[in-house]
Amino acid sequence: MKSDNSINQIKKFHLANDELVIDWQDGSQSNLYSHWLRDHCQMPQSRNANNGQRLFSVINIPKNTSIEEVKQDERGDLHIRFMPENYWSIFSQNWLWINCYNLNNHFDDRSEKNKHLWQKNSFKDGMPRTKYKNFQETDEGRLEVLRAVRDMGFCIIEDASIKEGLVQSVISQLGFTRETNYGKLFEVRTEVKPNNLAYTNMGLGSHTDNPYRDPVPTVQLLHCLESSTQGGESVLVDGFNAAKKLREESSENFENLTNNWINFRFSDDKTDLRSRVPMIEVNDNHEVIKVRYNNRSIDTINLPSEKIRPFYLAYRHWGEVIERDELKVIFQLVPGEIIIFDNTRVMHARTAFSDKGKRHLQGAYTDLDGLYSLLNILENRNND
Ligand code: NM2
Ligand code: OGA
Ligand code: ZN
Repeated sequence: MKSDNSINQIKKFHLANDELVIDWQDGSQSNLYSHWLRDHCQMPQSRNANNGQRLFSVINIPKNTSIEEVKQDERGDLHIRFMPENYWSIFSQNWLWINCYNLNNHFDDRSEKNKHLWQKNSFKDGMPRTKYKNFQETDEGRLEVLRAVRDMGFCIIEDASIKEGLVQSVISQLGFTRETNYGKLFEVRTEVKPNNLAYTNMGLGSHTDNPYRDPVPTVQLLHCLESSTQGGESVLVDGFNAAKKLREESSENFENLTNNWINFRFSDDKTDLRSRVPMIEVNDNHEVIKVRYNNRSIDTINLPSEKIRPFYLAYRHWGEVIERDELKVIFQLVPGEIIIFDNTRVMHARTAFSDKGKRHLQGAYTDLDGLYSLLNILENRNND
């Protein structure tokens, strides 16, 4: 499997049954199925010239599509004639190299395999931090934050003001606010009749926010405005690393939680949100792409009788792993700091705090799609 997009040259090529076989200068070989090639035609008949979007559907490709002949031009590009359409399509050498499906890894920016997993002792040289001024004023600063969120799942933006609403202005630099029943922005502080335990001075165990919402908000921001109480420390756990530990210790328990979906629920006077989702979600290659956990919001667990006992073994094991001290990064968020984290990966918690003094955070949600999109744009701009 090749790991980069370096340029390569076609050494020779031939047809074998329903495949075009390309031997590359570096010794690697592409085997490309005729239907795949026809479907990926890059010509203006097949792709809109303004936006590159495909103009046809797979059902427009004749069932008996085959490759009749292939020629190479002086630039090295391949001209392929498809039958029964008698249609010539040109594929550039570089396109074939970069897109060949048997030589390239599939794209998955959410998978555990593309992340740097961490635990308590991973941050001896400090946690990912960026100065607010850098973030605000430079592409490098924004890139630093976005890369940290992509790779580590979080970043602290430090030395910001304690201006109310700052989380909204940070979000507007990165993507779009994900408004919920808690508002565009929510106040995390002790309330008299709270609709959520987050709005008390109680400690909160490791959790992801809003698992009862489908789709879940994928990014959360918390901005500290005031913190003069005893306690109220912030805790982060890499949920992908926790899932890895679970799998290493018991692949049975791991699979149990990917296969048995459970109900989450949140309700108050105006809202009744429900979901049925797995606590650990994997992709088609069995790699973890999402975790969900919030003991406060798990609804009645309803599984077939024979699955209840093994489920409880797995659930207890998972609940125990995510509370392990060696996985927890504990720190005090100070006024003027904003933490931004991937709510599909990083679990957060807080320790209880005293009712003397004041603790006030403002929070908001946004989504990973907007952040990754900006990251792709900024990275491509830097490569140009
Ligand atoms: N708040 C802080 O997901 C949760 O229920 C955790 C969320 C209320 C928006 C708290
Ligand atoms: C929350 C939450 C953590 C804190 O608001 O979702 O978990 O530090 N808060 O108060
Ligand atoms: Zn929370």
